[in-house]
Amino acid sequence: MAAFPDIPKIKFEGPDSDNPLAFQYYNPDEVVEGKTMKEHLRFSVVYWHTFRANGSDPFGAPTLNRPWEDGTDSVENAINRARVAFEFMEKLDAPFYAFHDRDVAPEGDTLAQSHENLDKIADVFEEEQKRTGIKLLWGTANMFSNPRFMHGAATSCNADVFAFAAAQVKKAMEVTHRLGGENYVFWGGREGYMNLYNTDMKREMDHLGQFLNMAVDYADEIGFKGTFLIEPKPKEPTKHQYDSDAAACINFLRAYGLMDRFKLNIETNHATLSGHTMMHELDYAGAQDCLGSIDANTGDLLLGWDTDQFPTDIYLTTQCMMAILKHGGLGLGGVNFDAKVRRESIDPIDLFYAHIGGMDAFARGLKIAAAIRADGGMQEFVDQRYSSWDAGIGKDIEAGKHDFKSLSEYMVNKGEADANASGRQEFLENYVNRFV
Ligand code: XLS
Ligand code: NI
Ligand code: NI
Repeated sequence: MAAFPDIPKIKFEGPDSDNPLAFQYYNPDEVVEGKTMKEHLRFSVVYWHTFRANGSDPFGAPTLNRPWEDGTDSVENAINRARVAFEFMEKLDAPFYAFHDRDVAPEGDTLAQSHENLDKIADVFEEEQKRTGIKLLWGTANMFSNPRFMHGAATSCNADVFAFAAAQVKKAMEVTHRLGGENYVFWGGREGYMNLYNTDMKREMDHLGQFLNMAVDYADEIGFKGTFLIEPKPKEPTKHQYDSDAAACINFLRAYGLMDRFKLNIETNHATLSGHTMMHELDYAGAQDCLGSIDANTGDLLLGWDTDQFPTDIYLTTQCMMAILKHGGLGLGGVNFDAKVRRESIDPIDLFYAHIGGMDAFARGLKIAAAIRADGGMQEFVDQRYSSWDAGIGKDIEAGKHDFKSLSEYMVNKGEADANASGRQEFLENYVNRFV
């Protein structure tokens, strides 16, 4: 039985449409900067929020009672849910999805039982992927919910837990590979600490480095060619996570010899929790050739945790797309909605409104960013701002022709630096407003 019988396939109807179950801006076949919107944005639905969030919070019970759930943690219920998920994604016209092992299949009494459950769901996914053409953007392992991971997974003080985590990631990688996953994600849920008094930070980070190298070795063994992604987040659930922000992750990857196999999956709400804008994190990752994928969501200005709301702010999506286009696009990554409807949005149709809004916001951001780039005014200003590096002394410094002695000689002769020009921030902010 269909779970969303009254919902039609969501189509592009254009900006004049007032149909809340249609796209006003996301037109999958529309070409922007030489690629279709579908190719640029590679939208992905997350299994954990969209099909597992039940609206419970630390203060209250579940509110989202989905009619297709039978209330049990059985494989049967999980299979039924998987069919519903594909019905939803097909109607939404989302080309990708992403999951954790434990979102999709119940954890068994033993690890072997958990593996078996996961295989049964993977059978259904394989069938549904074939039927619909929907693809797996990435898989990952949930190594933060079960109490065994209370001290971390790869960074646990308990060596057996490290071994358990390795077994779990091995299996999650196999399933991701089997389903043609284009990436594999590591988000360090509890890979950090609550208190330094009881923590050997150096040892924990070495273990994490060793763990990720084992993952790379195993990928080579099974022929998994997808990109590995680390997803930065500074805190929550731990006080400090080792994968804090883009810069910390890239430093970690360099230190442990992982730069050639890993990129980053940047999430908006995590960027803001670390005290950065999403645009900063994207630009930083892009500058180091580490921009892999994004978890598209947004936080709340007044709340200090990962509220995982759907992104609807056009300035935010414009800035995301400016940074993404600047660094050559997302490649095998995508725009993955790691976002959940509020616990008060209790109807299944709210899942459609939420995703349609996010997809339209990103489509608009893409078009605005492309228009800004086509106009060229901002780039021209930036080029002009750095023009002292294009000739004369600047050019020679960049070419490595100078040292402190020669620069001192140059400036002692000259007496004073050339005058500075205005940074024109307000002018540029107004300029962006012309396109939004
Ligand atoms: C949690 C993370 C998580 C990752 C996948 O804050 O965003 O959902 O995306 O483990
Ligand atoms: Ni995420
Ligand atoms: Ni998150």
